[in-house]
Amino acid sequence: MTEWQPTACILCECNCGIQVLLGPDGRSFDKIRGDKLHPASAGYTCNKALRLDHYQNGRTGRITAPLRRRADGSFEEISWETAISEVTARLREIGHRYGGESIFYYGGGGQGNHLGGAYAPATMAAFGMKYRSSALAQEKTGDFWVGARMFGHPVRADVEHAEVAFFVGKNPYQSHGFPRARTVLKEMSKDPRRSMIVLDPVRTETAELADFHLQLRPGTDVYLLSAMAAILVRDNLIDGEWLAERARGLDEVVAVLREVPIEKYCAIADVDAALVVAATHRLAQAKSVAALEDLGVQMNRYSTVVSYVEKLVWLLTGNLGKPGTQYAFTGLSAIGHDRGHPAGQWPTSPVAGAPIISGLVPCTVITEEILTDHPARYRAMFIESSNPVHSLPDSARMREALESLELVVAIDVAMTETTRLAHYILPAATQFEKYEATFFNFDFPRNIFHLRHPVLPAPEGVLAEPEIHARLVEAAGVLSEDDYAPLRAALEQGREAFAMAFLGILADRQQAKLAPVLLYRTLGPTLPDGAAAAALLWAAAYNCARKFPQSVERAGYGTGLVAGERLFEAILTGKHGIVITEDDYEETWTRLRDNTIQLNIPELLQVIATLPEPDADPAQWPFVLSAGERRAFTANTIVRDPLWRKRDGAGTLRMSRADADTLGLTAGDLVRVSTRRGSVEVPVDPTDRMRPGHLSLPNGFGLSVPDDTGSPVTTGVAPNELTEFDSRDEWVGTPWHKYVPARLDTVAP
Ligand SMILES: Nc1nc2c(c(=O)[nH]1)N[C@H]1C(S)=C(S)[C@@H](COP(=O)(O)OP(=O)(O)OC[C@H]3O[C@@H](n4cnc5c(=O)[nH]c(N)nc54)[C@H](O)[C@@H]3O)O[C@H]1N2
Ligand SMILES: Nc1nc2c(c(=O)[nH]1)N[C@H]1C(S)=C(S)[C@@H](COP(=O)(O)OP(=O)(O)OC[C@H]3O[C@@H](n4cnc5c(=O)[nH]c(N)nc54)[C@H](O)[C@@H]3O)O[C@H]1N2
Ligand code: SF4
Ligand SMILES: [Mo]
Repeated sequence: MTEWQPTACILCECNCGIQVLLGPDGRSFDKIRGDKLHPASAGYTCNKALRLDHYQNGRTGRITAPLRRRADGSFEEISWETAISEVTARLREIGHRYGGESIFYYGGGGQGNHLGGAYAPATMAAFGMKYRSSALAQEKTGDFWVGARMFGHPVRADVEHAEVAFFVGKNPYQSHGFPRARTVLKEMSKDPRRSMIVLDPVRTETAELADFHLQLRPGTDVYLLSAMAAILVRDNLIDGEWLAERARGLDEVVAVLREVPIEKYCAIADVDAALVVAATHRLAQAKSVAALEDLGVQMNRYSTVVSYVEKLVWLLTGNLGKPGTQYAFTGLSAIGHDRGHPAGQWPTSPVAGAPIISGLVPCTVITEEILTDHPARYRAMFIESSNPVHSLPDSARMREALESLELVVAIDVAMTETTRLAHYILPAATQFEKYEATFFNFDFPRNIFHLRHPVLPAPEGVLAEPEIHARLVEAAGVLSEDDYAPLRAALEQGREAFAMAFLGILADRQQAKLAPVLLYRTLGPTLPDGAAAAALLWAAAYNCARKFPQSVERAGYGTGLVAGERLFEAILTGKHGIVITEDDYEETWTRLRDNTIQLNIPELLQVIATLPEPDADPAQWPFVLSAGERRAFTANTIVRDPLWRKRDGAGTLRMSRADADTLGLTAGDLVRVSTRRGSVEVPVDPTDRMRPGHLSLPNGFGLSVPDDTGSPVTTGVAPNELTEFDSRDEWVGTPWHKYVPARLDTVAP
């Protein structure tokens, strides 16, 4: 217990390597430090990681036994045997009555726990579930779809090596999104040869470090980015030679951009046109541009169209597949991949007919798929490691939807806004009590994977997710010892024989879906140190070696079948994280569809060609509220303990100083914020970083957690009490949480 143990921070997608030192009780984190041996973070952490003990041991409402809800809404503890058999019986009953496709699967992991959710497809197959979604379908599906159309492969930005970083609705200083973000931003800011361009209505910490801050009017990115793309055309800044070799569709795009009224669009965005021209020229002259767009635009007006124009800006200037630009990444999972169907030809959800992108039903239509008398409506929901009542639009409507279902089953570590409405709660081990991993591995040229080993024992009464899924699948009667026996026999002859036997399984479509549990029950128990949960990574490693043979070889694992095996061994033993692939920059081109870029997405180009002026918001909503800003102490709802926060404990409403003066408000005064959907009271924080007319509330607040006496205490405002489900992207249905028309009223002290 006196040794530093490697693990990772679980609070954002970076999953920085950390080391923890346990206290004398063997349960608390006495000390936490960055792990210098982690290949991506190399010792870096931000302020949030150092207080992770609040996730593990704080006031969280931890659940340590399976719970069944009584008719009066209270919960009673039940045994695992009862829980598994009752949940199985209810799921099967609903399947018999309405078909397994009426059971909707939601979630599968937060920012750092994707290993358990990777076993869920087996449970889905066992009960015939068909439709699923996760938080990705309320932020990233527009970006995925555009990427699929243009490249046929998801791409990411190489910010660290870029001459110019281009941040569009993204505040990496607080939200990260690439390794060692604060260090990289500061280095870039200090280096006179490099520049940062930021599109954000708020003067964020990132904007403060930038050379060009285009502080636009909220929701006008489509105009400003179209103007930037048009400036590239007008001023002959397009990399024609590069595009001729690498891309198709340039003429159609240029024809539309020539007609863009640059001055007018800058005026709509309320940014000085000279500044826009200067920033665009700087970008065009750079050897390399790395662009990151995020929620500021992905949860805002024209979100999918913005994802497209943003890409045009860096593509027209030749920024793909070279150092410091964008690249098509490797990895152990399929996150970000989509088939890229033209609009209208995509698979759709059963009730709303909404497009399924990347296998995910848009989050904003889930309540429409439930609150209806449509015969194909969802009748049950299986929720894993997510808190949709808090995180999806219109919390009140989401509660109504869950309450109307015949069955809600949730796997979580804590009593949450969502699990409170479940009929059964299956308690999981925390992320420090089990083997865990993130599949958000997008690094380049060296991509990283980190299998975290448990650093604490799990309390009795909880299970890791792979075990929960295995028990459900077995209780459903679709897998048994008979299915395991041949694989186990093969395993006795060695992994090669096992690989052959497993290939046989994959040939059978139904068995293939159950593969995660088959691996867990056969290969799993043979893995050292109780690492059964890593069994699935064996197949993932083989798959990675098959899909990216040169990159896996360059990382030192050899070629052929042995490469998959060696990669898996390295994953198992590399407690600090390992390099899984090493890419060549040229490799990006081999991954693109037809090895080329498709610049013209006709349906989106048409929108740019016919863009109307923005409608003015109705007079009764004079403010635009961004509902869910990332701040120094927010982390979705992963840390429930309010004492975790060292600053901004109340979750203030940020507003411009000018507006505060007009309303006679000073810091800490309570105001009432109202939207079409709800009304809340919150203290204000007037700041000159905000534009007049713009308001901002943090994400992750408004959680109800028991205090020391057991009474529930709610801290701050839950942003989705104020948002609407049908204020959303017209293509992929992502919600417009950063653009919520709002009103402010002062509250008598
Ligand atoms: N501290 C912290 N970090 C996190 C998380 C967390 O909860 N807390 N969550 C993680 C997750 S899940 C995600 S998806 C990422 C999200 O990371 P980000 O997208 O960077 O986070 P946000 O603060 O939600 O939004 C980014 C910026 O959009 C700006 N914005 C608002 N309206 C507009 C607009 O109209 N146009 C433009 N251009 N910008 C606008 C906001 O001012 C804000 O600075 O963060 C990850 N990192
Ligand atoms: N208005 C508004 N809404 C937003 C956003 C916004 O900016 N504005 N941001 C959105 C974004 S980008 C995202 S990604 C979502 C995030 O929202 P969700 O996808 O709902 O995810 P989290 O809040 O991370 O919830 C994680 C859940 O996992 C549980 N948990 C923690 N560890 C474990 C574990 O080991 N096993 C299991 N089974 N459970 C565990 C936690 O208790 C919690 O209930 O929120 C979205 N909602
Ligand atoms: S919150 Fe993100 S950037 Fe900060 S330490 Fe954790 S994983 Fe790293
Ligand atoms: Mo997110």
